[in-house]
Amino acid sequence: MFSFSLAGKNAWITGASYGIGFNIAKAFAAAGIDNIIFNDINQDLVNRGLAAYKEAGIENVHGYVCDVTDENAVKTLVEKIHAEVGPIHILVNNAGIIKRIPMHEMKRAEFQQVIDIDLVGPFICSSAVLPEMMERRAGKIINICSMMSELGRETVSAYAAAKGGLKMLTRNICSEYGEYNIQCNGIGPGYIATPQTAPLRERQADGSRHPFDSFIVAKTPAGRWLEPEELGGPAVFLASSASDAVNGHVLYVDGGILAYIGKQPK
Ligand code: NAP
Ligand code: GCO
Repeated sequence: MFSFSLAGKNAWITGASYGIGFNIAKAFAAAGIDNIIFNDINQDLVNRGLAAYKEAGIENVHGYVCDVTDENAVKTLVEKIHAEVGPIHILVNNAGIIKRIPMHEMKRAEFQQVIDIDLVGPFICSSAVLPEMMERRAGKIINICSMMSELGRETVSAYAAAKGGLKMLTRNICSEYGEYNIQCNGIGPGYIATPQTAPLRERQADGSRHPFDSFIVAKTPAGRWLEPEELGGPAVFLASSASDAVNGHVLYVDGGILAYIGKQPK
């Protein structure tokens, strides 16, 4: 019998001091998770995250400084989590950045940095937790993909390449480790109101909406940006036994953007 409960489980959510990762953690807490583990790239962010979780009434939280692109640091963190918290039943590869630069102007190092954080990072973190999941013959890995796992647009070549790769990494982990009762799925958020998209929603000097803001509203059937809280339910589903037969799937939580040609101009 399936359950949406996460009682008895520990979840490591990368980059979850705020934004989507923080809201997924809140949803996990509401679903009864035993321990939330998160990392961020500096102590200030970790402290900010710990304070935010405390303010949200979530006490069973453990924050660590770790850059997901640093293989040795990730391996050390997993050992520390095992010693201080316990097993990792659920991994959410959430940490990510975007650079919005026309491709012909983007430097190789800028392209590489996005690939390293958004694609190599999930590879490193997943590789670090797979051994225990294989031994336990149970585990959940959730990769935070994107509309750009399916679509391209101007200025986000590195991000689209990374998120497209993350979709296929999701499918390959499913393929290679499904026999160990490990489910690896993706969540493909639409356009979510977080710091990452804040530049796309900034009011113009004359007080009008950012052109991209209006564009996304027209591309979303609901006619609005989505809120990070709206990713919580899908994440709980993919983290729980309710999704044990779901593997290699990217669940798009986009308000219908991928299904919609866009609102016709009046
Ligand atoms: P966000 O607000 O920018 O948060 C990203 C988090 O990841 C931040 O805490 C960030 O720390 C952390 N991070 C960045 N690089 C890291 C590294 N090397 N190691 C560890 N942590 C690192 O982004 P978000 O909007 O919540 O997005 C979270 C995930 O959802 C990302 O993978 C993003 O691509 C994806 N996504 C977002 C949207 C959207 O519309 N917002 C839609 C689809 C997918 P810093 O503060 O130091 O950068
Ligand atoms: C952008 C946005 C998007 C969102 C998200 C969409 O510049 O187009 O940042 O990439 O972050 O990935 O799913």
